[in-house]
Amino acid sequence: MPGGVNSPVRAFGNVNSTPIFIKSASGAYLHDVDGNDYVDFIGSWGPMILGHSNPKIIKAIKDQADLGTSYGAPTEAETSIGELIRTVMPSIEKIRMVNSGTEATMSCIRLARGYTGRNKIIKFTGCYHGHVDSLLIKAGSGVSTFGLPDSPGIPEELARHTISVPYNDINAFLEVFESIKSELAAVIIEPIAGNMGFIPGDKDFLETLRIKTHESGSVLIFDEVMTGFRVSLGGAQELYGITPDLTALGKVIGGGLPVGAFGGKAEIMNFLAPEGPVYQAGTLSGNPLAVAAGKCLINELIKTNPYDELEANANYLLTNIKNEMFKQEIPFSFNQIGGMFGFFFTDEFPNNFDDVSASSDQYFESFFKDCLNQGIYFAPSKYEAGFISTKHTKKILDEVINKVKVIYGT
Ligand code: KE4
Repeated sequence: MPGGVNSPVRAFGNVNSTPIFIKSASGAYLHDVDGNDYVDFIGSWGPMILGHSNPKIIKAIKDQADLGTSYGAPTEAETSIGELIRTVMPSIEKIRMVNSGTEATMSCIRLARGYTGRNKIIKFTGCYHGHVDSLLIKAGSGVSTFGLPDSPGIPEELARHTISVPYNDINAFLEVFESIKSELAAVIIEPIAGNMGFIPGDKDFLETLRIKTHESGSVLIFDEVMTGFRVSLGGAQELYGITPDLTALGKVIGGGLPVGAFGGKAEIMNFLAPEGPVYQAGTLSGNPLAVAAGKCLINELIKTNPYDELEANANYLLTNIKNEMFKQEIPFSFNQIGGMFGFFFTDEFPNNFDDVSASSDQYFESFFKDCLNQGIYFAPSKYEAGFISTKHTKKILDEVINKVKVIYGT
């Protein structure tokens, strides 16, 4: 396998290290093939909000497995997970299940283009929406120049339809918006950006996107693959009180199995085959096994609503880590919302991709490595968010804090 991994970030390239290989996981812990245990703050990049190997989710998967794993035909379970999602995210009037976050955002882009008959897309620098050709785009030389491919294999002709604008920059957005609004199909954003560490969108910035997309008849897409059911039950759209036209989901809604989804205004979703002309399909979409896991997890989250506790625990952890850094005069800032957090080795909390890039790589790399050696597994990149689960008890967090004290000799 290229790089020995099935997804690049797992190769630990950003921290110049060799990845550990995992044998099993339980609760807040990963167990590697060499018999080492780690307190896990990645949680499979978001899904493990109730911890690894949650007994109820494992039982739901086992029970379904006895009934078969895939039918390639509609099931009641798909309908009920759709209704569950709609009850907590009322903007999702209609939904389509897919198998990954990439499929969800890719389908939102095609649907928005088909619905509006336009081609142009605005995205924001530092946001990652999966490996979609139209979204693996970096900013052109000037703010309002068309995008450039962010990977070989993406035709320039396609990249030119996407413009990447600095995050949280209203003026930069308005400059681009005014120049292309008649051709604009959609604006897509991570309302709380988890792919440049952890950068919440400014409320007035997000509100401007809502107003201007409405004004121009273009589609506002919230990529809540990471934030959905993670920052709060209803995701970032609930926290901000902003209703997008389409929402992309993934991660948590699969309970650890491959699930993505997209949905929103019925008027737009009705453009999707077989009702409408925009084609989208998937052999394993709405897979019974994955839906069983996702339904179980969503039901647990509705029942327990653990977000305040998750946020308080993340704040407790990061406040104590910051205290140790302060003693060593190491610049450190953090933020957390619900069960998602980010920290940066810089005094000022960042507000966009350039700010994050300016934070210290050296401090980050040594912190990551020292923690890993102490059995603490943070994301291997300063551009990734961190995740805490309901299994990260105060006792476990205190063990982590004491190990950080050992590392910094405080
Ligand atoms: P997937 O295709 O990886 O399921 O989802 C793509 C995606 C879409 N939107 C957002 C906001 C995302 O964060 C992601 C995927 N997130 C990365 C973590 N930065 C997944 C980890 C990986 O690539 O291995």
